[in-house]
Formats: sequence, C-alpha cells, structure tokens
Amino acid sequence: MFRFIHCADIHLDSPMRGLRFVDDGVIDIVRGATRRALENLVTLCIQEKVDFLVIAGDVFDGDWEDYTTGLFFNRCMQHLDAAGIPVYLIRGNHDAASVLTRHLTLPGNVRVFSELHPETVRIEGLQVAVHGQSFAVRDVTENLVLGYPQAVPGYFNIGLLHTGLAGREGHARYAPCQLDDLRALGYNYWALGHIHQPEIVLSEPWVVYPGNVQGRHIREAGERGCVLVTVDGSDVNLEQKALDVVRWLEVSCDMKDARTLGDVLPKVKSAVAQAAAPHPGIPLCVRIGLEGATPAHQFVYQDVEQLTHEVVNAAQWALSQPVYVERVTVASNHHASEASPAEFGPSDSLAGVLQEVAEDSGLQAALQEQVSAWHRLLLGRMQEQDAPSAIDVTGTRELIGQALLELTAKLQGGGATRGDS
Ligand SMILES: [Mn+2]
Repeated sequence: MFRFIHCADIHLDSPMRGLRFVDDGVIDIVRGATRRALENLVTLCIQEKVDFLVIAGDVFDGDWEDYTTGLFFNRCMQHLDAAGIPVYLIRGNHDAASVLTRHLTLPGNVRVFSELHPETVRIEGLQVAVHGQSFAVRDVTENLVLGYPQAVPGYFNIGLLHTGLAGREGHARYAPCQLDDLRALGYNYWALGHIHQPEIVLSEPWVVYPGNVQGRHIREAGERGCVLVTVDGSDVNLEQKALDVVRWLEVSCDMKDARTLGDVLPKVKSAVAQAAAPHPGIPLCVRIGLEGATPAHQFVYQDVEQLTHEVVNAAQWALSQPVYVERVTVASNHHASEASPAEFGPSDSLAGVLQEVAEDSGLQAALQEQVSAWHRLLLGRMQEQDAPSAIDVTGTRELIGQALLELTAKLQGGGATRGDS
C-alpha cells in the first residue's frame, strides 16, 4: 500500500484579480493566498504521510518578479525533504524553461523532468514508475505523449503531463493529445495539469485534473485543492482535498417581487447565506448577480452606486465568516415583469423605443468593434488563461440593454423618490 498526492497549477504568487469592494488589508490577504495554499499542501503531505508528491506543471505563474518566489517554494520543498517526501514535477506553459529567467538550486528531494525528452523515474521500494516531460517553451503544440514509453511491467505507472487534452473550453490547447493516446501506454494513473477546474476525466485508466490549488478569480469559483491517491494492490482510491484559503463564489439573487431596497436586501442576505452554506469557515470572494424581473427595477437603477454598496453591506452582514465582494452585477429587468403600466407611466413608450435601440445590429457592431479593440489591448497585458477568449455580440447587446435600462430608470425616477419611504 502506498499513497501520493497529485496537484498542479500552483501559480505561486499569481496576482489575484478583480476584488473591488475591499480595503488594502484584505488585498494583502488575498495576494498571499497561493503561498498559503502551498503551505496547506505541504502540511497535508506531512499529515497524511504520503510516500511522494507529483506536481503536473505551472508551479509558478510566470517569470519571478524577484527571487522571493523561488525562495518560498524551496522552503516548502525543504519541509517535505525533512519529512522524507520526494517530489516529482514537470514544468507547464506558465513555468516553461524558456519562461523563467531566474533560477535557484532545488532541494535534493525535488526531481524536475527534462524538457528535451520524456524521462522515467522508478521508485524501487514501491514498484512505482513516474514518466514525464517538462515544457521547454510556453506554447508546446506537439503531442508529447507520442514520445512517452510503454508502461514498466509489474509497476504502478504514473504519467505526468501538462496538457489541454483534445481541447477544453477557455484553455489554450497546449500539448494536445487524445484519450486513446493515453490509454495506449498502459499506465495506471495520468496525473494531468493545465485545466484549473478539477475533473476526473476517466477512471480506466485514471485520467485526472486535480484543478489549481487556489482559485485566482471569479472564473475559478468553488473549492480548489489536490487529489490524495491511495493504492492498495489493484485498488486505487481518490480523495479530493481542499487547499484553498479564500474561495470564489457566484451568488445569484432573484429579485422577483422586490419593490424597494427594503425588499432587496433580505433577498441578498438569504442568497449569500445559502450559497455559503457548503463552504463554512473559509473567507469568500463573491460576485453577486441581481436577476429576474422586478417591479423595483426603476428604483434599482436610480442609484446604482448606493444599491451596490448596500448589497455589499448585506453580504457582509449575512455571514459570520469573512466575505469580500468581487462585483455586483445587475441583470434584472422590468420588461418581463407584471408591474402595472401605471408604474412606469408615459415613459413606457420610451422604454419601447430604447428596447428597439438595444436590438439595433448596427449599434451592436459599433460597440463590438470598440470592445474588441480594448480586448486586443488587454490581451497583451494578461496571461492567456485570464483573458476571455472572445467577446461576442450577445455580450454587447446586454451591455447596451443595461445602459439603456439605467438611463430609463434615471429618467423615470427623476430623483424624486428613492427607496420606500
Ligand atoms: Mn495553469
């Protein structure tokens, strides 16, 4: 019987993006999250007395800003060394040999696989063979698996690979390969990295993405961690273990029947509490979406800034654990509501006109062009995984729609009334 931990995509010192409604102290906590998650990984390895650790690429987020990133990683590896735990790792697209310009000598327990060709390391006492190849450059486009050797007979064979497989939404197709390529080699367990969403792709043989150890923004919502694998003869048991220290969550709040701020806030509180229930104790970074048809729509758009901060306020209020609000989105509408025409009065016809404008394909195209230009500009400054791959016309239609709704509400409200007084 032996046990190992499979993790990937640590992205050490990755900047955590997108939190809007927090002060500096919180930003520091969040910035340190990938380091704390790595510490949690080391603690887990030691507590579970694993025989070894495999890391399937992207230990680092990119070139180190300074040497402290490398020093921190080495300190963690030294703790594992002291506990007698070896580490097998490959480099991925984010920490490919050509990407990192600063280097530090690794502790003796860390074995990095070559980027020139696949290598096999045999752990003789356990009858385990680990096969792997690092990325030499960021965009590896060839199928690396084709160079991997056949399984070592009589051993438990682990394939370490950083890959997008045959394609995964939102991820660059690095080192593409087919599941049949993996099956063909007769390994027991493919320890994959690159896709940040945890996924057990296959169980015969095991093909596993553990996900990243710490979500870095709202598109990496939910629990993040690693996989603890116990091998007992032919029995292989997998357990997902959380390592994250802050967790991203999307909270959708149905505004149905809300007419005033007094109606909206309890709904926010209960939606946040419900979404947080499966995640007790851990600090949360939430995006709160106000959705659904509501007669309060006019009110909502009268003072978006105040409403937004009231929503943040209500979210903080709803939980005993720390909760930070990433963003408040308002996607509710009144067009589908059952509000009486009198509620909107003469401006109903204005709303109709604006609705037509929102559907105007010429305007959408113009906005699309503008947004695409910004998008190209941003792409140059962002890591590819953090950038949306494309911006589509439906997105711009929503943007126009939202802007017009806000305008309508301001026109209808005229600043005369706010809230329910
Ligand atoms: Mn990654």
